[in-house]
Amino acid sequence: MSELSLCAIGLGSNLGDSRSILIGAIDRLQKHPQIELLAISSWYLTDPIGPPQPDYINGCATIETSLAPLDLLNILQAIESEFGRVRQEIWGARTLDLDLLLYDNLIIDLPTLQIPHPRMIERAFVLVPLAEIAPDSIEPKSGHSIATLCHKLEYSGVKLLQE
Ligand code: ROI
Repeated sequence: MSELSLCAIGLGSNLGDSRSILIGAIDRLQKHPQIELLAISSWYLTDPIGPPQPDYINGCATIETSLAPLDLLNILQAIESEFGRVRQEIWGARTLDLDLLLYDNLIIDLPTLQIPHPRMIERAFVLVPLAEIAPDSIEPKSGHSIATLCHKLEYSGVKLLQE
């Protein structure tokens, strides 16, 4: 039996039918044979960080997987492409963004993959949904829990998405 790792994934979209795209992405994760979905946060309507662009819908998921970090990254990027993500502007609008936030308590610094996600601790649109499903997880660079990091942030731009 292979070892399982516990990971957190951030999801975001601000182009197209964002809610359906995000639900579709969760469905793709759920159907992968080496991924077990543990929890999905609520969806949040969030003010865009970066240049002027439409509001985002953001959420987070926790998974258990036997995939190695780079293999999981490849799968996330394949799902992004499937939903029409074209990597253009770094800070521009996108149909689907899937960020690998945490992978066990690993710190990985590769050109193609940094874990924990380098900007997660300053982003309320990541920490508010993640604190809902994994408040006691530790961000390994700071050594602080997600709940603690979240409380330090100004999160007025992150609101529960109404049905
Ligand atoms: N802003 C919000 N609110 N949500 C995102 O997912 C998001 N993603 C991005 C940038 C452009 C930084 N801004 C964002 O990549």
